[in-house]
Amino acid sequence: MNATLQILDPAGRKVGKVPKLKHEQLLRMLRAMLMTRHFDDRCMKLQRTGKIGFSIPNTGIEAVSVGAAAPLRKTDWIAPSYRDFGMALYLGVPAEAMMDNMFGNAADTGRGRQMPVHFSFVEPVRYLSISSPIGTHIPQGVGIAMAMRKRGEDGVCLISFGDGGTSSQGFHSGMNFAGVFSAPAIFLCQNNQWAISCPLDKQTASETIAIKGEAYGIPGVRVDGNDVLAVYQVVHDAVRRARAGEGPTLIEAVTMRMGGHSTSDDPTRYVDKGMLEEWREKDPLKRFRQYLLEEAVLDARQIEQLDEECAAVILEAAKAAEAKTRPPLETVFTDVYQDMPEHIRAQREWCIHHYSSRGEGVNEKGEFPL
Ligand SMILES: Cc1ncc(C[n+]2csc(CCOP(=O)(O)OP(=O)(O)O)c2C)c(N)n1
Ligand SMILES: [Mg+2]
Repeated sequence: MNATLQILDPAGRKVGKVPKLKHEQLLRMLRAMLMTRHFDDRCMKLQRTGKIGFSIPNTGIEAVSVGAAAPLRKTDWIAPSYRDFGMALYLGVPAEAMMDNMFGNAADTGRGRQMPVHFSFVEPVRYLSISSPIGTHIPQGVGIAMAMRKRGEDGVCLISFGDGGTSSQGFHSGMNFAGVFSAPAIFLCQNNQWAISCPLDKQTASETIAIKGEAYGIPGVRVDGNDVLAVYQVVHDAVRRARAGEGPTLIEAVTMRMGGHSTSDDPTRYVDKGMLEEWREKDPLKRFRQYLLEEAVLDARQIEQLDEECAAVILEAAKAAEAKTRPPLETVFTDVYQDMPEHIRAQREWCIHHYSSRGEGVNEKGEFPL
C-alpha cells in the first residue's frame, strides 16, 4: 500500500517538509481556493433560482485543483475533469469567462453548445474542452503529451479524472500507452470517495488507486487531497519527472465530495452524515488558512478581506454573464468548416427561414432572437 503524503494536518500544523514557495505564490493559491468556493456557491444559487440549468459542486476539493495547477507553466496543457474550477481560476481564467459558459451566452468559448461547467480555454491556459463521457479525455491527454514531445517542446499534460474514471477503458489505454512510451503526462485521480452514488469499495477491489500504476509500469503516489501544499509537492515532482523525459506519474489525491454529484443529485439519500462530518473537520481551506495565520503570511483581517473581495468578483462576474445576449442561431452552423459545404449552407438557410416564418425572431444574419 502507498503511504499518503501529508504536509499540513487537519489543524494546519506542519507534519512534513514544506515546499519552498514565495508569499505571493501562497497568496495566489489561497485566492484561487477562495474564488473556487465562491464560484461554486454562486453557481448553486444561480441553479436553484432557475438562472442556469446545471452545476457541479466543487466544495471540498479546492486543494486538489489549485495545488495541481500551481506547478504548471502556461505552455503546459490540462485535460480537466468537470470538478476542476480551481485549475482555471488559479491559472488566470477570468471568473466572467467561466460564468459565460455557465449561462451559455454569446461570449462563451463554446457558444452555448456545451453543458454548463464544460469549459474550454486556449488563453491564458491550454484547457482542453471538458468531456461528459467519463475517461475519454485520458487518452486524448496522453496524445497531447506525446504531440508536445514529438514537436520537441518540453510541455507536460496534466490529466484529471475521478475515482470512477479509473474504471473506464480510457484510463487503461491512456495509462498503458503513456507507460510504454514515457509520455510527459501526469495522471491526477481525484479520489473523492464517490462516483455519483457508487462508493469507492464498489468501484475497485484494489487496495488504493495509486497502486494501479504498478500494472502499467508507472509510479503511483498517494497524497492528502485536502492539503494544498502536499498536492503541490507531488504534482511538482511529477511535472519535473515528465519534463525531464522520465515518464508519467499516477497521483491519487484522497479527498471528499462535500456536495452532491451535480445539481441533479440528492446525496442525502446515500452519503452518511457521519462521513460528511468527519471530512468537514479536514476542510482544505480551513487548514490552509490556519497555516498562513501561523506562519504570519497574512492576518485574520487580511484573509477576511480577501474572502470578501473574491465573493464580490464572482458576484460581478455572474451579473455580467447574465446580462449578455444568447448565442445567435447562426452559431449552430459556425466553427466547424472554414468553407461551409453547400448542404450545410442549405440547412442554415432553411433554418433561418423556418424560425423567421414562425415569428421566432431570426434576422437574415441568423441572429436569434432579434
Ligand atoms: C462513459 C460514461 N459512463 C457513465 C457516465 C455517467 N456519469 C457521469 S459522472 C459519473 C461518475 C464519475 O465519478 P468520478 O469519476 O468518481 O468523478 P466525480 O464525479 O466523483 O468527480 C458517471 C457514472 C458518463 N458520463 N460517462
Ligand atoms: Mg469520484
